[in-house]
Amino acid sequence: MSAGLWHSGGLVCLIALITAPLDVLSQKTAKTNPLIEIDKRLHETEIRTESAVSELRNVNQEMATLGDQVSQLSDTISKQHSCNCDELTSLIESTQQQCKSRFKELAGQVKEQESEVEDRLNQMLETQLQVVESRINSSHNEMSAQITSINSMLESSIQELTFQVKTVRGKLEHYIGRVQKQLYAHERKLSSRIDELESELEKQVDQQSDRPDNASALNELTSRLDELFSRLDELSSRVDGLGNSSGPAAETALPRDCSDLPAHSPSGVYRLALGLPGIHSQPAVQAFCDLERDGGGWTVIQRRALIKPLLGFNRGWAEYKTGFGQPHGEFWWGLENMFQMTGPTDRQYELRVNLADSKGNRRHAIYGHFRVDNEANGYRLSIGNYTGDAGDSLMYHNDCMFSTPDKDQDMAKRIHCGRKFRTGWWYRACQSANLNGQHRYNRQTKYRRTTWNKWPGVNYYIPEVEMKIRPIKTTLSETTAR
Ligand SMILES: [Ca+2]
Repeated sequence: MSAGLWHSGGLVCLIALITAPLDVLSQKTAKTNPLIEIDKRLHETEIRTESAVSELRNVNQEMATLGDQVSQLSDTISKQHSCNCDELTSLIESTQQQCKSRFKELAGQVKEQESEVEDRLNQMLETQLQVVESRINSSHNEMSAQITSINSMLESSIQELTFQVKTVRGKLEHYIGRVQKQLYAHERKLSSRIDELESELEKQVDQQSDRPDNASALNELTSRLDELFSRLDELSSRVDGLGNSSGPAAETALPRDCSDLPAHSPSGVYRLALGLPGIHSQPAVQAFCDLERDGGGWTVIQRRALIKPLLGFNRGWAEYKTGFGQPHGEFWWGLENMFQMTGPTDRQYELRVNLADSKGNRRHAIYGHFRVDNEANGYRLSIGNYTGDAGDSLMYHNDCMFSTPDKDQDMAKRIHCGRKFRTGWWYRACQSANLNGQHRYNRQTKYRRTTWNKWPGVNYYIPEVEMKIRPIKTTLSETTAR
C-alpha cells in the first residue's frame, strides 16, 4: 500500500520535470532564433528525459528490492508456520497413503468376490436353463406327436364323413327327384281329372236341364229362389227405410252389435249403430248376424267359401278399411267397423274362427279377447285366451298392424308381406294364419292360399272360413242388468 502511494507521487514529479522546460521555451521564442533555440531546448530536454529515465530505473530497482524483502519476509513467516505443522502434515499424509492403499486392497478383494459370485450364478443359471430347455423340448416333441396323430385321425374322420355325406346327398337327391317327378305326375293327373269332372258335371247339368221333368223342377226352384230374393230385397229396403226416415234418434235404438237383437231373431243382415249409445262417429252400417249357430249373438266380420263367382281379396288399404263383398256370400266387413264395434271398453269381445277343409272336416278356434285398434295405430290386432281344436295359429299375429298389398306395416324388414301374399292381413313376418288368402291354385301360388298352420294335416288350403265376434258373457249380463 505504501509502495503504491509512493509510486503515484514519483509520477507527479516526473510530469513536472518534463513540462517545466516547455513553458520556458514558449516564453523565450520571441527574442532568439527559434530553430537553434528549439534544438538547444530539445537537447536539454533529451538530457533531462535521460536523467528522468535513470531515476525511473532506480525507482524500479528500489521496488524490486522491496518486493524481494517482502517475499523473504513471507517465506520466513511461512517457514515458521510449517515448522509447527510439519509433523502433523506428515502424519496426515502417511495416514492418507495408508488409507488409499487399504482402500485399493479392499476394492480389489470386493471385485474378486463379485466376479466369483457372478461366475457361480451364471453357472447355476446355465445348468437350470439347460434342464428347463430339455424338458420343454421333450414335452414339445410329445405334444407334436400327439397333435400329428390327432390331425391324421381327424383327417381320416373328415374324409370318411365327407364320403358318407356325399353318398347320402346323392341318394337324397335321387329320391327327391323321384318324389318330385311322382308329385308332378300326380298333380297333372289330378288337374286333368278335376277338369274332366267339372266338364262332366256341367254336361250333366245341361242334360238334366234339357229333360222336361228336371227342367220343370229346376224352373220351380229358380222361381222360388227369385221369390225369396225379392222378399229379402223388400225386407232390406223396408229396414233401410225405417232407419233413414227416423234419423239419428232412431239410430240410437239400433243394436250396437248382433247380440243386442231380440231373442229368436233369425240370422241375416241387420243395421247396427256402432260404438257407445248416443255417440256415433259414423252412420248405421249393415252386418250379417249369425243368431243361431254356436250359441248365436255373432256379428260376422269375414266369410270365405267356394261361392262362384269367387271374390278376389287382392285389394288395397281403402277397401280393407271400409269393407267389400256380399253379406250373403264372401266378404270382409271392414277394419273401421271392427274398430268402431270393439273400441269402446265397456264391452269385451270374443272371436270365433270356423274352418272347413276341402273334405268337409271342420275345426274352430275361439279367442276370449278380440279388439282392433284405430286407423292411426294401423288397426292393430289384439287377441288372447285361445281355446278350440284348430290350434292357435292367430296368436302369432297378436299386436300386429294391418298390412295390404299397397301398405307395408308388417314386422318383416325386407319383405312387403301384403304384396308377397297379395292380400290384406295382420302380418308379422309374415304369417302363421291368413284367412284372406287365395282360392285359386297352381304350383307357383299355392303358398298364397288361405291357411291355418296349426291345423294338423292341413298345410296350405282352407276353402271355408268364418270369423265372427260377440261380447263375452259377463259383459252381456252386465249390459242386460243395466
Ligand atoms: Ca315389411
